[in-house]
Amino acid sequence: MANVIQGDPVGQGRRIAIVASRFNELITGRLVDGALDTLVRQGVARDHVALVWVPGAFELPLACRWLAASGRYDALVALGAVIRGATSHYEHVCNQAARGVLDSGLSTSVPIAFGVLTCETLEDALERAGGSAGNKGAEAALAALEMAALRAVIDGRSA
Ligand code: INI
Repeated sequence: MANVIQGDPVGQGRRIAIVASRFNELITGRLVDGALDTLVRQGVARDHVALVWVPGAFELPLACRWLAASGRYDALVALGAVIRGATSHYEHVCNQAARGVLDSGLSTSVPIAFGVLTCETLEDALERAGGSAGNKGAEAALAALEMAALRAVIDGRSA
């Protein structure tokens, strides 16, 4: 029998920053609502949640790095919506946002959940922002809490 190690997405006592991009705010506002609602339902105190806005998904990594390096947060939730237009800009924004957010987490050891939608159409994005496919902001918030707890367990602190 293996010794199973995992984190419970318990919010009590956690300090979380949500970093959201204003680009496609119709979508990202819904992701923020889903994330906030989930954090509070899981027990995070409202005054332990910071909501930080950046212009677009491309700016998420740097803001995440500043917040993670501050030492004030147990986990971050990065939220954005990149919707394919007629331009190759889409690929650059998606790829750099994903790579940059990962780098910010790896370089600081602070867990950062990736809640950036990459969609073909606005309709696809709406489905994933509280529509028929759920709310990816809420899912990212749960992942952030689980990783914060997992880190505490692995570091030998109480979960
Ligand atoms: N930013 C997004 O968050 N979503 C997009 O769909 C998008 N598109 O399509 O261009 C987008 N571009 C802006 C980018 O994130 C930066 O804010 C901009 O390039 C300034 O650095």
